[in-house]
Amino acid sequence: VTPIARGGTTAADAALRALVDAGVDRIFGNPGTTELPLIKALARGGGPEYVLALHEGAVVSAAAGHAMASGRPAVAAVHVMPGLGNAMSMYHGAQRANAPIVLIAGAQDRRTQHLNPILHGDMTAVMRPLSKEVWEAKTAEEVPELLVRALRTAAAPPSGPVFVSIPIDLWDQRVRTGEVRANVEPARLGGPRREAVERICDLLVEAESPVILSGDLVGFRGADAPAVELAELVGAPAYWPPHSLIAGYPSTSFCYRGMIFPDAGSFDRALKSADTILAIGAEVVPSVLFETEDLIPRSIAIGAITETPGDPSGILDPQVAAYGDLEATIGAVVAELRTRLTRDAALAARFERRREGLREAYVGRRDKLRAKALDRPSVEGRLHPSSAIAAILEATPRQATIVDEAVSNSGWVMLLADLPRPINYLSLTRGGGLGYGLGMAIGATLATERPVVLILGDGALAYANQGLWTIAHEQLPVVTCVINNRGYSALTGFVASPHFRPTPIPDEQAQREADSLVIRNPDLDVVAMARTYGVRGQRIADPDVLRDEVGRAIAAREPTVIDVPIT
Ligand SMILES: Cc1ncc(C[n+]2csc(CCOP(=O)(O)OP(=O)(O)O)c2C)c(N)n1
Ligand SMILES: [Mg+2]
Repeated sequence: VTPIARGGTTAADAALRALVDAGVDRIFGNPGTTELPLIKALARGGGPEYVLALHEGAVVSAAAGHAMASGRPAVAAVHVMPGLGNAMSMYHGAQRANAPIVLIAGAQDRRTQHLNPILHGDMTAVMRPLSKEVWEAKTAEEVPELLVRALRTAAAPPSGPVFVSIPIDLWDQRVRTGEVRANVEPARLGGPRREAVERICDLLVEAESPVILSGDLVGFRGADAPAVELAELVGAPAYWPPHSLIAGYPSTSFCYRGMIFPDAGSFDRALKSADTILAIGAEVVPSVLFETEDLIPRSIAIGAITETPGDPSGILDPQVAAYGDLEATIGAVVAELRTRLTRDAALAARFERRREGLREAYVGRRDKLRAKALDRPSVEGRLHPSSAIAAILEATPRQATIVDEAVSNSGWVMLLADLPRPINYLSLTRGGGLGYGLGMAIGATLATERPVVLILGDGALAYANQGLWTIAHEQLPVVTCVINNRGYSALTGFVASPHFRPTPIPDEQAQREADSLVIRNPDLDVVAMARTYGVRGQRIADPDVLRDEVGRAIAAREPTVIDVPIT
């Protein structure tokens, strides 16, 4: 705890000291009058660095990206009700991602709130349903303490965002000591119950054809090594559940089979011969469209390994579950299985057979898929999306973090990328709100030394292009690749599907539907947009040039935007 000089200090100075003691090295923010005391205190020095973004969406998604990439809680600060409104979509995304962030908003002076001043609103009421906790500081004395408590609460499993409102009149008041015990070490769970481990092992031993769903929590807890050990030992194909936020299972393991998409066809393909699912730190939430059939047939047995009984939310209802620290629990299952294998030669042979089958199907597959993608011809100067993504990934080093907001083309990223560790893949997709990519790339770049490659749609870019300014201003080596199909391709696909079009409609009506989902006339000038914000921009429509340029920009650690026209 940093001691504070006799005679006290201001709440703002004490708060910044407490944040530094708690390990917070930056605050992502966009200010207004109600945060000017905070800006003043930051300028006095010794506190966290202030990272300015020009829109609150980027502020919050940068904090979420920082938290998810570093595994530590991150802090963001926005301006009273209107700033909070702009922050909301990304805050919702952070909530659905269980991202441990603390969002501060300045509130109006408590002496005028009853007069309903400009910018005022009931912020804690608005934020409550989306937050793990919401607080408004009532006294100057509690400001530093509240912030540290907010960090601790955000980080404790199940982690999630915390909102703190701080009225402007509190910041500059003097506080007696301002000392806070700044321990934010997140609680660590204990190991599983012995019987639960036995029952999970029984399930896996009885299964003829098990499938593993390895989810975000595996990634966030860094429990990927035991997850791989388990899948490879049992010989089970391992999938990410739909809407994955981070690599829940490394694509470099021979058991990896990609993400199951949130539709019946994708579930059918993944589960067609399965009799058992083991979900590890995985959540399966329904998608946009109502499915009349169960996505997971009732004949399939389900086991779960996760942290708390509430975790396997959505449509996963396990018959058998082991709860505890993920690494410890998966490790205990692996150890018990190994013991059983030494006693049961037939079981060992069965596992080995499955393992061999998976290995055969896996070896060289990604290389082949990439080569095939690169071979797909361009049409009228526009690349096939798989060809564009394969070229980008060929130049992306294995230790890089890929931020994926490629929307209808995300499947190519997951299929073609080398993702050896959870942190190699980041998104905020479970909230479903677009505009997270640039912010997450900013946060992830500041949190780690790894190169960051952002792959995003043209629509996604246009929700949050202000983030480019922060990339330029901080000279962040983010390589931004815009997979540009001049529109909302995901929606064009949906609108023509039987869900939305159960009976045929006249051609000109279908054309009008499609026309309202494109971004044309004018087309976005992505290169000019990049230049506006101070980032080098270029348009590349040749896969070889694209690969070389991505590689060059990564090596030079130069902020770059590449507009890639795709079909
Ligand atoms: C904030 C927000 N507004 C609207 C949507 C609806 N939406 C879902 S997919 C999509 C299209 C995104 O376009 P783009 O990023 O270019 O990707 P593409 O579909 O072309 O692959 C839209 C608008 C959303 N998810 N989030
Ligand atoms: Mg698009």
